[in-house]
Amino acid sequence: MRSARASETTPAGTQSGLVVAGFGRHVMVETESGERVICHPRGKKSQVVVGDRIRWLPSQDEGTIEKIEERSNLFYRQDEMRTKSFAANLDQVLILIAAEPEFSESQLTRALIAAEAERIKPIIALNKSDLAEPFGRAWAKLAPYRTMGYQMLPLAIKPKAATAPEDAEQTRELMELLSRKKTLVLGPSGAGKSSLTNLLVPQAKVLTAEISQALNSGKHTTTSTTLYWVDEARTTALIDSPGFQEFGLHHIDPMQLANYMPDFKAHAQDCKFYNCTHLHEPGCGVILEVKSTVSASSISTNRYRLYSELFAELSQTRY
Ligand SMILES: Nc1nc2c(ncn2[C@@H]2O[C@H](COP(=O)(O)OP(=O)(O)OP(=O)(O)O)[C@@H](O)[C@H]2O)c(=O)[nH]1
Ligand SMILES: [Mg+2]
Ligand SMILES: [Zn+2]
Repeated sequence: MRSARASETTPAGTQSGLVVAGFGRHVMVETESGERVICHPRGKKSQVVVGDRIRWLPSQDEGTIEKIEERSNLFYRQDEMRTKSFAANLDQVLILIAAEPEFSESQLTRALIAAEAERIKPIIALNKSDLAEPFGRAWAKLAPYRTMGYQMLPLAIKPKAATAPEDAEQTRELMELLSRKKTLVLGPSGAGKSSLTNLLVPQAKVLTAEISQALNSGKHTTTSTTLYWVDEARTTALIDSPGFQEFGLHHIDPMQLANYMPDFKAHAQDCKFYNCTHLHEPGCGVILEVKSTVSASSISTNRYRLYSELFAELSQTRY
């Protein structure tokens, strides 16, 4: 009985692998010895994502995916019509935004909520510090996020002018945060996600060229998610992803929203009602904090507005 079960969980002749890139129907799988093989999912619908550990069966020079190992987490967004999975088995998410193009606070908040909901640690990095004026504005706009406890890094990944001496220090600090972890780099188009990959993984350029050649796409904007090893020992990984414009949270229960927003969570415990929506209830700790005139509120008006809008949006689809 036991052996029968064992063969069922690991089909005969299969090898273990890691999904390192996905393009539509097929994926690139890295074998244990570090070779790369194109694999096809068995079923009609492809459910594998980058970061998945799989069992695959070789066939000629390609392979078939036989099994997806259990995931520790799956980072995804849920738009109105579809689910968009970014990657699985992550240690953290690096939300990369930039001084230019100006980032949307709504999209940032949504990405943070999605990470909190999956219990994946988010780090925020603001790129293009060489663009002093817009950078200063953007950095100030991020103040509430620093206050609520998120780790925040200024970066100049590929500055227009010659590299300033402190950039090496920034990169070192970033490397320390990334070391020995699998990090999904997420953010709007043009923030510098792929530039970061090229900075930390110089040979990635070659790989990118290879893949885009194979797919016949010459575009500069990233169209697929790809995992790159930063070190030869393959312990530190960066996952580059296509820029996103919208970030649906239809999988989130509106009643859980405040739990996933650290500035709200801190005050929600003072609410009179356990099922407080923080929208109109008497004795609401959140509303009290928003309206506080004694000291500067730790919940910004923008965050409260984003919360109310999200609550309405998520309630609509649910009930
Ligand atoms: N001024 C300035 N420009 C930068 C910096 N880092 C990256 N860039 C530029 O920003 C542009 C976009 O960079 P990408 O790395 O392609 O951005 P991306 O986030 O991968 O974009 P998508 O693939 O479309 O999602 C490029 O022209 C980079 O040269 C920086 O520190 N300062
Ligand atoms: Mg890119
Ligand atoms: Zn409340």
